[in-house]
Amino acid sequence: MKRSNAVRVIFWLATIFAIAFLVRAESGDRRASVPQARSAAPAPIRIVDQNGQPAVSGVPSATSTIVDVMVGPGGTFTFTPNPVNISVGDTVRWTWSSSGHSVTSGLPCAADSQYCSPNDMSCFPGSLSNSGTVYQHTFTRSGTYSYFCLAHCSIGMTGVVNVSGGCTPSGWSAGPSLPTVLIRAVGVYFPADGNFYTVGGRTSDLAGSDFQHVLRYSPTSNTWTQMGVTLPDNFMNNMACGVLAVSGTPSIYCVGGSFATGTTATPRVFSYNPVTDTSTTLTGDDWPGAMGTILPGGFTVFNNKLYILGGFNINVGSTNQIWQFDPTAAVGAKWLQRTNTPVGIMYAPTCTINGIIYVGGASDFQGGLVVDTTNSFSFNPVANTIGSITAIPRATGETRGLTFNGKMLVMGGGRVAPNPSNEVDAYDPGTNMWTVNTPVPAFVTARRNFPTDTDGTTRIWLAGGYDSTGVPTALMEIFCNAGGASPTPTATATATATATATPTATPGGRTTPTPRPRPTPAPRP
Ligand SMILES: [Cu+2]
Repeated sequence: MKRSNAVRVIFWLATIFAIAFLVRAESGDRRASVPQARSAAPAPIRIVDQNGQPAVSGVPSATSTIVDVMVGPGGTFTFTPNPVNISVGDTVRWTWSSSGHSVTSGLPCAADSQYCSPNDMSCFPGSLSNSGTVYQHTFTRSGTYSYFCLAHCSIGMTGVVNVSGGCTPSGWSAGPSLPTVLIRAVGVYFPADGNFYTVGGRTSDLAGSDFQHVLRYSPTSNTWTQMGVTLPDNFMNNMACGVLAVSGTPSIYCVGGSFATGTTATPRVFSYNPVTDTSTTLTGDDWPGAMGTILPGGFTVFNNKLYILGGFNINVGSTNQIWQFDPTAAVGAKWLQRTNTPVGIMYAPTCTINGIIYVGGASDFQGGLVVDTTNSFSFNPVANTIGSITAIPRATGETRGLTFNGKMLVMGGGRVAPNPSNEVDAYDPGTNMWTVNTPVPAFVTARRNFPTDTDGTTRIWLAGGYDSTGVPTALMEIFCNAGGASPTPTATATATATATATPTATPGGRTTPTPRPRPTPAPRP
C-alpha cells in the first residue's frame, strides 16, 4: 500500500510538472509568435522614422516590400540594382557581396546622417563592413535619397533610392496660408526632417519690410511655424539657398541678397540649421560674384556644392558668371569660378538632373526693365562645359526650376503680360523636349518671386509671391503625386568603375552623357 501510494504521488507530481511545463512552453511559443504575426501585417511596422519621429505623414503602401541591393557584387564598386524605386513604407536591404564598403546617406560624397550601415550610428566619419553584412532601412517619407560608399565614393560607388507616395489628396490643393504675405523668399525642402522652409524675403516693397525669419511648413501637421532664429542681416531678398552637409550635419546655406528699395548686394554666406534653429555667418568666404551690386542668378545643388549661374547687377544688367561653393573646402577656398553662361541670366529657373545643371527661361534687364526670356541651356559641372537644349516654350523668369522624377519643372513666374503665370513646364533631358502642364498640371494662383521646392518624387510646395495684380500674397498650394506611380528616372545614372588595380575614374564619379546636341536657341538680346 505504502509503495503504491508513493508511486501515485510521484505520478501525480510528474503529471502536474509536465502540465505546467507544457503550458509554459506553449505560452512561450505564443509569445514568440506574436512579433512574427505583427511583422507580417503591413501597417504597424512604421512607427518611427529614421529620425525617431512619428511617421504619420504618409499613407503607407498597401503591401510593404523589401527590395534587395547587393553591395560590391563581383568585385565591382557598385550598388546593384541602382537606382531603386520604392513606395513609402518599403524597406531596402543591402547585402555585402565583398568587403570594405559602406552604405552612407548623403549627396555624394558627404554624409548627411539620415541613415548608414551598419546601425545608423555615427554616420560621420562612419565605418566599413565586410562580406556577408546585411543592413536595412525602411523609408517612411517620400523623396529622393542618395547614398554612397565611404571608401569608394570618389570612383563612383553611389546609389539612389526614389521613394514615392504617401500623400493625399492627389493633384494641387490649397495649403494653409503663410503667417504673413511674403515675396522674394527662398523655398527649401530639408530632407532630414521632411519639412519645407522659407528663408528671408520681405513682406512688401517698402523700405524696412525685410523678413529676417525662417518659416517652417510641416506636412505632418499641415501647419506653418515661424522659427525662433533671427537671420544675420536685412539683405534677405533674392538670395540663393540650398542644403549642404559638413561633417555629417546638413544645413541650409544662403548666399547674397538685397534689401527692400536697396540697390546694393551683399556677398555674405550664412548657414541655417533647422535642428538647432540657429544661423552661422561664414567668415573668409564671401561670394566673390557679388561685387557690391550683383544678386545671385539661378542656383542649384550638385554633389554637395551650391552653384550660382549668372546674376542681376541691380538696375544695370544681367551677368554671366558661374560660381561653385564647396562648404567642405578650407577657409578662403570655398568658391571656385567656372565657365560663363552663354548669355546673361538672372532670376533663372535652374536645377540638377543626373549631374547636369539645366536652365529653362530667365529674366533679363532691357531698356531699364526686368523682362522674361526663353533662354535655355545646360551646364556640366564636372566637365565645366555649356550645352544646348531645346528652349522652354514660353518666356518666363523670377521663379525656380525643380527636379521632379527626372524632369525639370519650371513653375509659373514671369512679369511681362500675360505673365505672371501658373503654367508648369516640364523638360525631359532624355528626349530634349518640353511638355506643358503635364505630368504636373498648372497650379491655381499665378505668381512670381515665390518660395517653392519639392521632395523630388511626390510633393511640391509653393507659397507667397506677387500675384497677377502685383500684390504680395500669402496663399499656399501643394502638389501631391498620390499614385506613388514608381518614378522612372532617366536610366543614365552613375558611372560604375570596375575593380581594377588603380581606379582612375573621373573625380566626382558620376558622368552623364550631355543631351543630344541641338541647334542653340536664339538667345534673346
Ligand atoms: Cu566601397
